Order: sequence, then C-alpha cells, then structure tokens
Amino acid sequence: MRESTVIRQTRETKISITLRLDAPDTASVIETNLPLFTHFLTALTFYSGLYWDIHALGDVEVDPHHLVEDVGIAMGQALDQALGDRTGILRFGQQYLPMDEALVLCVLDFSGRGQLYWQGSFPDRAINGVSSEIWPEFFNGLARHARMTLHLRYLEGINAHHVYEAAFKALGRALSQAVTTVDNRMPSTKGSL
Ligand SMILES: [Mn+2]
Repeated sequence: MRESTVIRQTRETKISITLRLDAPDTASVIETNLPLFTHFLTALTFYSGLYWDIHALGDVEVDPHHLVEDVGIAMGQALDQALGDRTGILRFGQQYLPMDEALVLCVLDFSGRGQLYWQGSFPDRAINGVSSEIWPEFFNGLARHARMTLHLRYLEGINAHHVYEAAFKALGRALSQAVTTVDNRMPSTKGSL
C-alpha cells in the first residue's frame, strides 16, 4: 500500500497528515485554522485525486507563516514516505491551469532533489489580510521534503486569489500524473531516485 502518516508538533504548529496514493473516489478531509489556506488545500487535494487527511493548527495570531510552511513540509514528507523507492511511477507531471484571467504553469519531477523554482511576477498583494509572501514558503517546504523538482511559473493574471488558487490546482493535477504507477521499472537511467 502506498500510504503514509506524518505527525509534526512544535511550539508553533500541530499537524497530522495521512496520505493514500491509491484511493480513487475517497474524498479528502482538510482542516486548518486559516480558512484561506483550507480553501487552497482543498483545491490542491481535490485535483490531486489522492486521499489526504490533513489536520493542522498553527499560531496564526503570530503569523500564518508557521502554519503554511510547516504543512508544506509535512505534506512533502508524506509524499516522500508514501512513494517509497519510487519504482514504477510516471515521475513527471505538468499542468497549465487557467482561472479566469489568471494562468499558471506547474511542471514537476520526483527527481530525488528537492528544489522550488518560483518564477514570474506572482502578485505581491494580501488576500483577506493574508500576505502573499507565505505561499512560496508552502511550495518550497513541499518541494524540499517531497524531494521533487517543482517549477511554478506565473504567466498571466491580475487577481491574486485567482493566481494563487490556480497554482494550488495546477500542483494538484501535476501530482496526480507524476505519482501514477505505470510499470515496474525504476524511472531513472542511473538506477535510483
Ligand atoms: Mn477561490
């Protein structure tokens, strides 16, 4: 079974995540104490087609930064653990995603090397009081701990909510492709990931 559970508790956040990669048609459960983040995670998890059970509380009264970054880290750890040695996966995923005037591109590779490449003029505006500078922290934590190369590129868009929601949805769709099992091979010419 390709599944994992991650518990992460610090003085700043309490997070528990269960992930199942092969659970079609099972609705994810997302609960955080930052409603905008819950909204974006609901979009990501829905389009990933994976089963995610995420319960996360953070000291958002200090700064939503801790919660958002730590959930990214824990989701990355959950992906890395559930994928095991990565045998048989498609490995790559890519998705252009529009949301009205916004257009975002996500391209990822479960390369074994965790790095976010965040490119383009992502809007630098708060959404409902939540600073947009926290969103790359989420994607960075996720990329590093999932040990995946993650390109997210802003292409178009004016409304910050549209642009960031498009990024979460695009990542969901790209993940759905990349973790799909296609054969019994290690998807690397060097023999490991
Ligand atoms: Mn929305």
